[in-house]
Amino acid sequence: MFRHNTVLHALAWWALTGSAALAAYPPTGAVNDPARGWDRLWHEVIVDISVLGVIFAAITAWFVIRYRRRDPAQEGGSFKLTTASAVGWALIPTFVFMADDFYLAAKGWALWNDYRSVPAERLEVQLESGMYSWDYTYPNGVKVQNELKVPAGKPVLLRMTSRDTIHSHFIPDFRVKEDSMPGRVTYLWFYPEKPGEHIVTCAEFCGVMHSYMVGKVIVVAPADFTAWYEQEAARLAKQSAAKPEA
Ligand SMILES: [Cu+2]
Repeated sequence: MFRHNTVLHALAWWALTGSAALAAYPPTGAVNDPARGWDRLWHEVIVDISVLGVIFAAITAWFVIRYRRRDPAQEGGSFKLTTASAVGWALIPTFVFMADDFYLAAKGWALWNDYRSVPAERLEVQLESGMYSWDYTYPNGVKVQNELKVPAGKPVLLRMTSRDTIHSHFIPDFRVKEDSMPGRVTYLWFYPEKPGEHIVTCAEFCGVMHSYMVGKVIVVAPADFTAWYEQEAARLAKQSAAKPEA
């Protein structure tokens, strides 16, 4: 009876905490940036597996010491478990693991859904990757290579494709990584909150110079971005005006 209740409690706990994980993650603030959520989830995974690991290791150690052979001539006798305790020993540890697994998976799923809904108010940049550079095009036609300048305080969406093979645009500081590939448009977005520089690197082995495929996201104050953006647009207009008609 006791074990039966324990299994039911484990099930109820798992169901409650799993759904609480979904309910406890409403979008808050103007931009619901999943980056910090990934960090919290990662720490939670580490804490959970450490606690469970220590508990299970302690129980195992206790068994090893408690049922050790005390005399070289000693023969082990089989200990007969009742059906209820045999089922309990198999199911309770399984449910402890599974409850935590489902709980963490539910949180990951909720975060992923948040990540897949891109904020409407955003800067949208096209990215074409190729061996071995990141080529970005802004909405006004300005192009940059390997150095993506963005304003602080505005989500940035990259619509990505590739002109040759599969690359993966990884910005570790913003916790985003997504493949860019020929014949397909994929996307990623991130939220640069304050000015600073962040490494971009290719996370898909794409050729002999793969490790040199690095870039930067340069986050600047909004006013500085606007000044730069307009200046580049003016330069682009001047260049195309100077070009003879094809
Ligand atoms: Cu690459």
